[in-house]
Amino acid sequence: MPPLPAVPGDIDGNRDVDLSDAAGFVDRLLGPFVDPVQAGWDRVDFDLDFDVDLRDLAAMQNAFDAAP
Ligand SMILES: [Ca+2]
Ligand SMILES: [Ca+2]
Repeated sequence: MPPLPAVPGDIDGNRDVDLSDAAGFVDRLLGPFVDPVQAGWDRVDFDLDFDVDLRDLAAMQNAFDAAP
């Protein structure tokens, strides 16, 4: 069975987007900078421009709202 696709915004990998992921997003919100040692930043770089900024925050809000 192939692995399930990643859930956008799911930083901790438990297949949901909840308060734990939101807290992780805030930790990774560095504007135009990325800390490459901070795991999971790429899971919240929604627009794939190699940063975690306010544009990604808008997408994170949508992912959070869409979560069951
Ligand atoms: Ca999660
Ligand atoms: Ca980004």
